[in-house]
Amino acid sequence: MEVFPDKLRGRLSSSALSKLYELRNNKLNSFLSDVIDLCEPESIYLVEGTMEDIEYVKRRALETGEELPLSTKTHTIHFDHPLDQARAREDTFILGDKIPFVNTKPKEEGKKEVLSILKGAMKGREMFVGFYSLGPVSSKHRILAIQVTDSAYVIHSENMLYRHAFKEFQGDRDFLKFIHSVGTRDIKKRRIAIDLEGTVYSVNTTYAGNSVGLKKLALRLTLNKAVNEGWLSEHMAIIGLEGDKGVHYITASFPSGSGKTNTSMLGRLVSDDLAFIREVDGEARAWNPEAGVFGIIHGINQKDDPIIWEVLHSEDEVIFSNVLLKSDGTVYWDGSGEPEPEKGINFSGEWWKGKMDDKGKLVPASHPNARFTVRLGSFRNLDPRFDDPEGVKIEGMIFGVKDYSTLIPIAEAFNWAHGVITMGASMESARTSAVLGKSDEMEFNPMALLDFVSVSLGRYLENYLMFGKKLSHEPKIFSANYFLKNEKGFLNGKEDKRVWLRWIVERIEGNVDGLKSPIGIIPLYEDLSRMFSSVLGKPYTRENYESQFTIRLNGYKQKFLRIREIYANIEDTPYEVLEILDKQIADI
Ligand code: SPV
Ligand code: MN
Repeated sequence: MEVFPDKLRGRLSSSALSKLYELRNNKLNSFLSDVIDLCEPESIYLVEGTMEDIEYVKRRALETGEELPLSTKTHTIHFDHPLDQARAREDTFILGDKIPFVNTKPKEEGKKEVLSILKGAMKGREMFVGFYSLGPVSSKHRILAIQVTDSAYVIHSENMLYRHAFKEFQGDRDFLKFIHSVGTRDIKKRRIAIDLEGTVYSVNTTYAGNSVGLKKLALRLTLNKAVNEGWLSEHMAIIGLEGDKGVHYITASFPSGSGKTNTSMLGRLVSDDLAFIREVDGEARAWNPEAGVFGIIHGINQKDDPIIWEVLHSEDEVIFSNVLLKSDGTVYWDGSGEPEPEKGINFSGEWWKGKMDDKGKLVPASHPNARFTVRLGSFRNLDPRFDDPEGVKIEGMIFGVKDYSTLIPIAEAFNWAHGVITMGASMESARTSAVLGKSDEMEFNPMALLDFVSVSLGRYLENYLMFGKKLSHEPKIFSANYFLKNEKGFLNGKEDKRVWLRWIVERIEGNVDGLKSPIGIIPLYEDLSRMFSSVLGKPYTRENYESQFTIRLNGYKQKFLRIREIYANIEDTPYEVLEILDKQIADI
């Protein structure tokens, strides 16, 4: 095949052409050639990751108006369409046969449809091509990926959130492919089509969860790859916790908006959202595929989130999205603890206090799913090993939910299979504003992954159980719930999670015993009392302990019955899953 199709020549600068030429990657050249035929961009900009590229992309994001400058010079603000403020479940589908709990579309039909929307979508526009690595560039487990987009905001976000890896594309290397176009911003034609063979198409959306390919779109591809290859690609933070005997790394899986980013700020930060986990020499080792944070900003305040607050007020680069732009060129978001301005610009356009939408509902100053985009390097708690090509050894895994009525704040599973099935696979959590639709309804959300799972849950869990069998050092598994309530309100303060993390570290180090309950091992009052005092300097009463750690047997039983019913109806659920659930139900 010719190394250089003519259509590349006409659209790329000569220096970009010669760099492509040096890569001698025919797969890359033919991919670019196909994308040009499809989207018909006017010009192409290759983002290798040089300072010049980074500056160019930032400038273009301002010139195109996708981002607006703020008076704090290194920060910008971006708005998504009012109806495009979160992940669009209905418009996101895997191309292929039906899978329970997964949105699918027959491959031919779905592909034809999205290709017809993308046809000529970049006419008259500049197309950016970014080259990245999911995971440390020098790790033998890293996965290469290319983002093609006509949005400077999208490529700017990719530049902040992922590791550049242009040179790694040398030779006929394989890579994941993400094709995005802003399109006409017609929400009715918003489509996110995922071809598990390695390509994702996204059009008529800009919300990063739908458009920034390497984030949640890549997760569908890597999860499928992981299940096929016997490792785990998960929706989890990775955190280093300091114990008396050293640093212990844990993962934490929480549905969006349930405390995951906040938890990752309480230790050494390796990842706040995603983890690749592999078995190496009998250990579970984890890597962060990302290099930045796209976090929820609602409720971030100086007292509860000092580290994030500091990053958002530093001179490091920040993209704010869907917050309120004030007349002095700074931003405001709800829950920041600052006074709400009278007016400004937000996702709905001009905004004033008391503004109503078409349905007569008050328009909040900032969207509940408003976000910030920053680099990991901006966090003072960044773990020095975050980029370690060997990954970090995982000794604990938290599966956390937002459950107002039943789950106790913290419990430890009896073993890997018990934890994976009764804690991870049995997660039910209140729906978040990170997804379009009604918040706060309880939803089945195994491993906080239901939105991203791209294979059947049966195969997914079978892989998890097999993975555990390969480990000679199984991580301890914990369930967590920061949101337990009674009629008077929440039973825990926001800071109490520091105590739960302390208990986890002491369990890992073998310092403390626990109490065996029907649902797992729970902390002893005496230990928590000591930890509340040493970690938070506050007393912990028996009454508090009892209100928080009484096992709501009926609630647990009903929950496991619901979960069993779900898995019993999935054809390929491994028999072991039902066995473990049956035993759990019988034990309650
Ligand atoms: C989440 O909602 O889980 C996120 C943001 O991390 S998004 O990219 O929208 O998925
Ligand atoms: Mn997430």
